[in-house]
Amino acid sequence: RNGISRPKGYTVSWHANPEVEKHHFGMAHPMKPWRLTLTKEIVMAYGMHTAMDTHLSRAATVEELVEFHKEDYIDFLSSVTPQNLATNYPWLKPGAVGYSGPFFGVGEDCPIFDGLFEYCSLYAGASIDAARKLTSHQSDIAINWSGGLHHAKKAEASGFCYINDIVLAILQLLRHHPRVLYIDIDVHHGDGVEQAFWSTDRVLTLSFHKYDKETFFPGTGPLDDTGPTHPDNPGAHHSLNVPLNDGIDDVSYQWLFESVVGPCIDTYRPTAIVLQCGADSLGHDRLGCFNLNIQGHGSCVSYVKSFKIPLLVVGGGGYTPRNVARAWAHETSICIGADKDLDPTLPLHTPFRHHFAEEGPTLFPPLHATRFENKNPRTYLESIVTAIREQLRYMHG
Ligand code: ZL4
Ligand code: CA
Ligand code: ZN
Repeated sequence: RNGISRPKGYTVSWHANPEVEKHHFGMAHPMKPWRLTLTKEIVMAYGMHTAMDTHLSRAATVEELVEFHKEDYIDFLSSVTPQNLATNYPWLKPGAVGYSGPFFGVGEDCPIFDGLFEYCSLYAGASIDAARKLTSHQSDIAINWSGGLHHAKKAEASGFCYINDIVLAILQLLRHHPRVLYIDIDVHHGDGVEQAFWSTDRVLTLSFHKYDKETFFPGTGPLDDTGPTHPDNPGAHHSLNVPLNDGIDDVSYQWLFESVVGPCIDTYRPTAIVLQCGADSLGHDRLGCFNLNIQGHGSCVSYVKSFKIPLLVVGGGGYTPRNVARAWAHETSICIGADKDLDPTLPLHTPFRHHFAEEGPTLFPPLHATRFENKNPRTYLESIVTAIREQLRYMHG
């Protein structure tokens, strides 16, 4: 292929380090960093890389990581190995009792694996680099598919996330931007980002997610959690949540997304946007329960892009690797304005073609099939839009 020409009038930058893709959480663990290899294979097979500035990202430094994270947690992440875990940190042994010191969130969701710190600092470095390209006006849309790890806390790993690259990137953006809008379409609630900016009005966080307090991780993010209730606290009304039930489809999601995001942008007037594109909201995801197709998921990226506000695009969840790769490759094509021109037949050859054999060599397999019934009636979606608009009326700027 000759490649795709650069978009006219704006610059897209791609931030990645192939070392990230080589790490393993463990055989049966749902998080598979090699989904990034699959994504890149599709992007390159279409020739999309020629339309972007591609940057080999570097590892974030400890100094950069402690801008959000606690120092003893970073010390722990940088020194723990599968070999020294039991001897150096006996209280982290399964079944250890009577110790109330640091826990750091280690366990089956967040295992200690070989090269853990390299993995974390590389995906965080890519998000920080991407944010800096935006603030220096060298890029208008910066992409880091290895980032988007929205559950990580100050001193705790959570839900497959160790370092919160999104928080670190937003902190970079805040050096130059008065207001940052964070939008999260991962099927899980973006709790770590919400919590980090809970008390400021300079970041508006907005997460769409499956919500069930008892049965669905992390159990937070109901409609009425909108920021500190104390009225003189600047963070009040600056956390927005869109709690959803199983089975939402493209048409409902697109309508809801535009009905919520449009007024958020009009009211809050962000000067930069961070979009977390977790692909576990697709149909047929191993952990998810929505019925979105690649097109429905991608329409969120198109809509946000249409506002022409500096945009950081990150990945996140996504546990059926071949569909994660399809979605993120398609969304890359949207960013460079080439989505209308792509042949939906994947131009892949061996050794990668066989990964896509199940649904056939297409970018857009039907993923909306009825594994989950749509339990989001129109009346429910309308009540969400009404509630969000109500919240936005408290926002003045
Ligand atoms: C697994 O098969 O709901 C981890 C995690 C490891 C391999 C072998 C161990 C088997 C599913 C999940 C037992 C693991 C049990 N292995 C894990 C309450 C839980 C306690 C831990 O997309 N067990 C916790 C986290 C969620 C919980 C979702 C989404 C991240 C993101 C951004 C994070 N945790 C129950 C689960 C397996 C595993 C199989 C698993 N864990 C599914 N859902 C969770 O938002 C990246
Ligand atoms: Ca979400
Ligand atoms: Zn998720």
